[in-house]
Amino acid sequence: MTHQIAVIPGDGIGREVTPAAVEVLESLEIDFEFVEADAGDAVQAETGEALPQETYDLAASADATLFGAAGDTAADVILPLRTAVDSFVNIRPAKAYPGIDAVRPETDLVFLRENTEGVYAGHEDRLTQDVSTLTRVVTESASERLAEFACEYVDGDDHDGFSIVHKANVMRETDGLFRDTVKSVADEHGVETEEVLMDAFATRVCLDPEQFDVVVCPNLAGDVLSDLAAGLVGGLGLLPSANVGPDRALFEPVHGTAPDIAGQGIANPAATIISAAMLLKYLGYDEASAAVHDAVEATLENGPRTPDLGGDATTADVTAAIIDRL
Ligand code: GGG
Repeated sequence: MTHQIAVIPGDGIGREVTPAAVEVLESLEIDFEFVEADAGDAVQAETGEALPQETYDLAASADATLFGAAGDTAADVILPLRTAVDSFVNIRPAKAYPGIDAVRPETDLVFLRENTEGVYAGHEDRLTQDVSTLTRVVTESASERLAEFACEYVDGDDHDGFSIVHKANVMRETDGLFRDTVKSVADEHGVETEEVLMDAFATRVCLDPEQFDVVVCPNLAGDVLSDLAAGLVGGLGLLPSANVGPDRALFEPVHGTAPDIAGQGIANPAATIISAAMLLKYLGYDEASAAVHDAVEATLENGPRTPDLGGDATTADVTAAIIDRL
């Protein structure tokens, strides 16, 4: 059976790390058909459209999508692409790998981020020259869908329960609804939860990440707190993610376009290659997924390493080392 994989590199280092992950997938004996499509700043400058309809349609019909990074056009690219796969949860593991000089080497977290609403739902207005507004949307149905997924996730992956991270003491209606809905679904499933205010979480996770395991949170909090966790484990070059929907999914590194290093061939491909390993698992290739994970871990531990991890290797060197270890 052939799996069609949409490949959307986006901008900046997305154009370097996405081909690296495709190279790794191509090195496996699995029947993939890769179909590449444009999205992002460059295609917008050329055509006026950041997300061409054919790119959206491809993501909406492919078995899975591998996405790179979005820059200034992130709101016009990533958010609709997540809608294309009806993705209601963004899974972001943040794990410290052996051999990496991490601030908190004991970190091993998984963020389950609400992926459709909150402040990223896009209801922004510029009322006058000096006044802008943003409407935050939280619904019971989206919170419930996330919570059902979280309950299945902790059961299936053998976790004790999850932390609900929110700011319901200030955003009483929106985060209040999120917290109450997630808690009530967890209670129905007999899944243990604790509540943590998101500002307190930011401090506590830096001081002692081991007190957390699975973290369920609203959209913006998940985006920001997972980047914070990237700082604990050695940087953004290490965090993969999966945007999962009922029938398809989109995989992307947590990092963005990194304009400071784009075009130099030195971007760390690890996050995108681990995202590709998550794609393999999603499609049922558990063994291949584990092999890619192991090869990335061995390469992070023994090198070669890109400059963000203190090495002087290129994206191509690291990709070749990972493929050699498969
Ligand atoms: N590959 C992820 C990416 O391009 N990140 C840039 C960004 O702005 N992300 C916002 C988000 O993940 O919601």
